Amino acid sequence: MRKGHLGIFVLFLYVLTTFVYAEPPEVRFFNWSDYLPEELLERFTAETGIRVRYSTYDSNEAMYAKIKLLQGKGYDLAMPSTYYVDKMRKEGLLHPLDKAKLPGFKNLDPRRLDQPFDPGNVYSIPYLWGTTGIAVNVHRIDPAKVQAWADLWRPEFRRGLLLPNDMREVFFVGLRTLGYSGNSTDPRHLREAYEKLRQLMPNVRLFNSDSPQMLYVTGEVDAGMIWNGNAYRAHQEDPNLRYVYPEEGCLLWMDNLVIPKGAEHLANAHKLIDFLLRPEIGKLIAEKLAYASPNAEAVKLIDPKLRNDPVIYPPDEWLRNGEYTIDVGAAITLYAEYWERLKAGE
Ligand code: N2P
Repeated sequence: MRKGHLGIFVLFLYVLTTFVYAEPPEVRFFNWSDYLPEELLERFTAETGIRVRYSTYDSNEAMYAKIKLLQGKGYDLAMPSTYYVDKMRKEGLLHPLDKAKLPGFKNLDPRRLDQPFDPGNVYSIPYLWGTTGIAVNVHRIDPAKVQAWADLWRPEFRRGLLLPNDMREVFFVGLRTLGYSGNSTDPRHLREAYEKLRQLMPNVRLFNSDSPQMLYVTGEVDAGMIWNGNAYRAHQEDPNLRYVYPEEGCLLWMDNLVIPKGAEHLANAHKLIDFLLRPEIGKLIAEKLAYASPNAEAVKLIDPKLRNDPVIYPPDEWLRNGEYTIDVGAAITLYAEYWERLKAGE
């Protein structure tokens, strides 16, 4: 090949790889509902030209079912809680992260990293963490009567409680009220928890995980299980709503950004994760949603009123008997069976 032709050929290859193999400028993000101020996505698009195709779910199970069905394709980013990160990585549904593309990783608080559900954070980046406790409207209910999960069974709550549409969280309460671990895999414990929760059902007005604080604010429910950030937001609108760390121990959770195995926009997914890791973006997220940020640099910027609020950043002694939800392996099938029966009123 003559020299000039070679040059043209190289140029041709360059054009081909740039325009044919570059990722289309989009990223598909599957997230919990009410879990990201959407104006931040617009800001990301304005900065990078990458369009975010955003869709939401209200439970880990719904997210998992969809990603499993699509065998890890269809989405470039998702947000499982700890125990689903564990399950999904073990099932080969996640793509390892390229830390070289995530300079913002260094902003994360080491205390939230390298957890047993994903040692070394090979697959996941913590986004927000928090607790699940009890919400109570002290205008209608004497707060002295609501100090423990066991109090939710009181007859005065008949048809007055709100529970999250969250299988593991509801079973956590059944199990812990009986004195068992909220992660038990023992079929006898699960059977007992199911029987116990059946007795709670007459007190349950509804299950909702989309925007639970609204139902407290509108007075539709008087008490129930709630995520601390939602309790904080409800309290802003109605000071009668209080958050209680239950005597038996709260549930501890953390939600994490992951890239599903078959993601087609890997570079864009990393760009979006890194955008969310910026301190000023982390601050906006944490302030808007009122959950705790695992981003140490973001926490420094958070309004001190929120940062010093024990509902959101609880002192260690309140967390002492708290428990993180972990993967229960094959026992999940039994949980799911009892959960369906509970919700069907069986
Ligand atoms: C979504 C809140 C999810 C927090 N609105 C619980 N993991």
